[in-house]
Amino acid sequence: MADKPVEGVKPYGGPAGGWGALRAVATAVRSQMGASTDTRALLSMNQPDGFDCPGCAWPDPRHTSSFEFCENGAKAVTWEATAKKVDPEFFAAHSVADLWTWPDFDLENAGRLTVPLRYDAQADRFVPIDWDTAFATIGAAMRAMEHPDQMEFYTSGRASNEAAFLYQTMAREFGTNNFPDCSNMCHEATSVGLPQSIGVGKGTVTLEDFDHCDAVFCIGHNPGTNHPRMLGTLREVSRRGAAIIVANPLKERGLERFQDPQVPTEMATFGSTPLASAYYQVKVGGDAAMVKGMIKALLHADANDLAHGGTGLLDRPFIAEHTAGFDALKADIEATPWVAIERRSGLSRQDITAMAQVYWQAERVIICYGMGITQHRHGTENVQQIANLLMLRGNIGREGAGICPLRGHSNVQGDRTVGITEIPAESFLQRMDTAFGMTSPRKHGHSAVDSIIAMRDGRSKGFIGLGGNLAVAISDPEATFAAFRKLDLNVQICTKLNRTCLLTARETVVLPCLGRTEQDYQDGKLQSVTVEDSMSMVHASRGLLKPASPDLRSEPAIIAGIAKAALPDSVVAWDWLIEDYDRIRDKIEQVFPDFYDFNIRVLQKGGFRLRVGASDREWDTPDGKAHFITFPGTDEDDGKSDGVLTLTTVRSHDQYNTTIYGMNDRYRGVTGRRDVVFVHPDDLALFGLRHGDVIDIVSGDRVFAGQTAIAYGIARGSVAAYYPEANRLIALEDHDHKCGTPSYKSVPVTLRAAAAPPA
Ligand SMILES: Nc1nc2c(c(=O)[nH]1)N[C@H]1C(S)=C(S)[C@@H](COP(=O)(O)OP(=O)(O)OC[C@H]3O[C@@H](n4cnc5c(=O)[nH]c(N)nc54)[C@H](O)[C@@H]3O)O[C@H]1N2
Ligand SMILES: Nc1nc2c(c(=O)[nH]1)N[C@H]1C(S)=C(S)[C@@H](COP(=O)(O)OP(=O)(O)OC[C@H]3O[C@@H](n4cnc5c(=O)[nH]c(N)nc54)[C@H](O)[C@@H]3O)O[C@H]1N2
Ligand SMILES: [Mo]
Repeated sequence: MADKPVEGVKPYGGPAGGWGALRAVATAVRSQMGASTDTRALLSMNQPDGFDCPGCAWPDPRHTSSFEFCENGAKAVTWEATAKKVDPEFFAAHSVADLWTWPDFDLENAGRLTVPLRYDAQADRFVPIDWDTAFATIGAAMRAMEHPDQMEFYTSGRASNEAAFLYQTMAREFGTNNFPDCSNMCHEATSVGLPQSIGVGKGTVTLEDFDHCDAVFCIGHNPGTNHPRMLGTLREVSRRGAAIIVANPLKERGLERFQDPQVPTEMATFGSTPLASAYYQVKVGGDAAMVKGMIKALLHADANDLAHGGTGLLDRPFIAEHTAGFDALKADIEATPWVAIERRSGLSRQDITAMAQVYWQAERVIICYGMGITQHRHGTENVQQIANLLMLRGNIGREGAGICPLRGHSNVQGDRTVGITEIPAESFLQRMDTAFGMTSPRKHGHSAVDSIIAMRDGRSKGFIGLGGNLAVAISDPEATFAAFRKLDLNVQICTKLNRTCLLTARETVVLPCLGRTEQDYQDGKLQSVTVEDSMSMVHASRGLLKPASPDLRSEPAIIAGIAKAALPDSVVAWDWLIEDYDRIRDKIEQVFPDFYDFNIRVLQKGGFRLRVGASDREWDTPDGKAHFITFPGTDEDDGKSDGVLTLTTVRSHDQYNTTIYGMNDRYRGVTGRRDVVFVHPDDLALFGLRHGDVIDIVSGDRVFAGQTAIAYGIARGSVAAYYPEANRLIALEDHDHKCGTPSYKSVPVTLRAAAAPPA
C-alpha cells in the first residue's frame, strides 16, 4: 500500500498487549518516576484497599482479587505519581507568554503543580499565594458577579463522588445550574438518548453478563487503547467461542488480536487470541444507516420465517408487554431503502445482513459502543437505534444481554449520578433543598458548548474548572481561547499545568490538588473517596502515596474553601463536612436514596451496584414502557458530508484526552509524531495525493495545515486525525442539537497538497 517510506510510519504487525505493552510500562516508569520513587502505586491500583485507576471506567472485579495489568492504566498512574514538579522557581523563570508556546505535552510533562498560584499581569507570570488569599480572591470575584448565572462550574470526570457532590452543592447554593462537564463532550448522547428509550441513561449490563453472552458487538470504540482491561474480558468471550462483531472505520489492532501479558504461556510462545470474528469497516458517520440496515434485515428474515411456518425472530412477548412504538419503527425501516443504507454506511446489503444474522442467531447479545457512536450530529439517535435493535429480540434486562456504553473518565458516570447536570430534575432539586435547607435555582443551565458561547458573547464572566482542560478539549480553539481571555475570573483546580490555566482572565488562580494515588488526610484521619464505574458499581478509592507537595489540598477541601469565601452566609457546614468524608456520604445518601447505607455498603469488597431499572425490565419512562424511537432517513450528518470526505478525530495510544503521554501510536504504526492523517489510498488518489504527502485538511474556511497523509486501512470516504489537534476544524455550532455534544467525529473535509512546504 505504502509506495514510499515515511518517517515514523511503519505498519505494526503484532497483537495488542504482549511484550510491547510491558516495554511501554517500563519506559513510563523510568521517564516519570525515576529510580527513587515509589512504584508501589502501580501494584495497589484497583486493589481492595487501594485506589481506583485514574484511567478508564471499565469495571474491575479485581477490586476484590488480584492485580490486573494495564499498560495505559500504568501510564496514567506514572503520569500522576511523577517525580517531576513545577515549583515557584519554574514560574519565576517562565512567563505565561513563553509557556503558551510550549506544546501541550511539555506543559504537563513539566511535572506536578506544588503551590497555589495567581497570575500577575504586570510580570506576565504566575506567582505563589497562600490558600487563604487564593480563596478570598476567588470569593470576592464570585460575589462581584451581577448574577449567579455569570459563573460556569466545569467538572472533568476524574472528580470523586464526594468532590462532585460538594461542588454542585456550592454552585446551586451560589444560585446557578451552569454545569458544563466533560460528559457533554462524551456520552451525553447516552445520557439524553437512552432515558427516552429505556428509562435510564446508563448501561444495563454487568461484567458477569460477558460470561453468558453468545455475541458481543463492538461499535465505535477502541478498547486496546482506551479500555485495555476490557481486552481480558473480550479474550474470555472469544475463547468461549462467542462471536465478537466489530464495526469501525479503522482496522484497530486492539479489536483484532490480543496477547495477554498475564498469561505466561501466551507471552512465552508469542501466541495471541483472536478477538473479532468479523470486522466491518463502516464509514465514519454511517452507523445509523448500518444499524437501521441490520433492523431491516432482521425484520425481513422474521417475515420470511413466519411465512415458512416459523415462530419468527422477534421477541414478540417482550415487545407486547414492555415496549411502545414498534409499528412506527417498522414503518420507518420499511421506508428506508437499501440504496440509502448502503451508500451511507459504506457496507453492502450482504455484509449488513451477515451482521444481522449473527445477531438473530445469538440468543443473548451485548452491544458495546463508544465515541464512534456518540460524537456525531445525530449521536443521540445513533444510541437509540442501538437500543431499538436490542429490544427487538428482548436483549435488555436479562442475563448475558444488554447495552454497554463504554464510559470515558473513571468517574464521569458517578459525577452525573451525584448531581453534576445542567438539566436537573425537579425531584432532585427538592431533595437538595430539604437536605440542606436551601433553595436551589430552577432555571436550567449551560452545557459545555453553551458555556463557551456564553463566555464568547459576554454573558458569562467567571469559570471554575474542577479538573480537565476544557479550552483544549472543546471544539474551535480560536473562539474558545478568546472567550476565556475575556473573563473576569478563571480558576483551575488541577494536578498539572495545562493550556486552560494559561488563558488568563482579569483574575486567574490555579489551585493544585491531590490526585487519586495520594493520601488524603483530614483532621488527622486518612480519608477515602468513592467512584462509580461504567457498570454502576460504586466502590471506595484510597490513595497511598505521599502527596507531591505538602501544600496540596484535596478537591473537597478546595471546594469548601471556595464555598466559604463565596458564600459567607452559607447554610452548609463546610468545615464539618470535609473533616470526615463519611459525613459527605451521609448527605449524598440523604439526597439520593439509591445510596442507602452508603457508608456501610461501601465497605463491602468490590462495593455495590446502584439500581439500574432497565436491568430488571423496570422502565423509568413516563408511561412505564421501553420505547422504540425512529430516526427518519440515514443521514447522521444533515447532508454536510455529501460529496466530501468525513473526518473523525481519535485518540492515539499514548494520550489521555488532552494529556499527551508520548508521541507514539504503536498499534497504528506511528512513532514519534502526531502530525498525520489516515486516508484510504483510493481517496488519496481521488485528490491527486500520495502516501507521505504533506497536505492541508480543509473544512469550509477552516484549514488544518501541514499534516502528513498516510495511506491506511480505513473505510472509503473516511479520514482520521488526532484529537485535540484537529479541533480547529470544528465550529462551536457543529454539535448534536439534542444533546449538545460537538460533532467531533463527523467533520466534512476535503484534502489538498499543502500550500507551502513547512519550514
Ligand atoms: N488511554 C486512554 N484511555 C482513555 C482515554 C484516553 O484518551 N486514553 N479517554 C477516556 C475517555 S474520556 C473516553 S470518552 C474513552 C474513549 O474511548 P473510545 O470511544 O474508544 O475513543 P476514541 O479514540 O475517540 O475512538 C473511538 C473509536 O471509534 C472509531 N470511530 C471513529 N468514528 C467512527 C464512526 O463514525 N463510527 C464508528 N463505528 N466508529 C468510529 C475510531 O476508529 C476509534 O476506534 O476512553 C477513556 N479511556
Ligand atoms: N476532537 C475531539 N475532541 C474531544 C474528544 C474527541 O474524541 N475528539 N473527546 C471528548 C471527550 S470524550 C472528553 S471526556 C473531553 C475531555 O475533556 P477534559 O476532561 O476537560 O480533559 P482532560 O484532558 O481529561 O483533562 C486533563 C487535565 O486534568 C487535570 N487533572 C488530572 N487529574 C486530575 C485530578 O485528579 N484532579 C483534578 N482536579 N484535575 C486533574 C490535569 O491538570 C490535566 O491537565 O474531551 C473531548 N474532546
Ligand atoms: Mo470522554
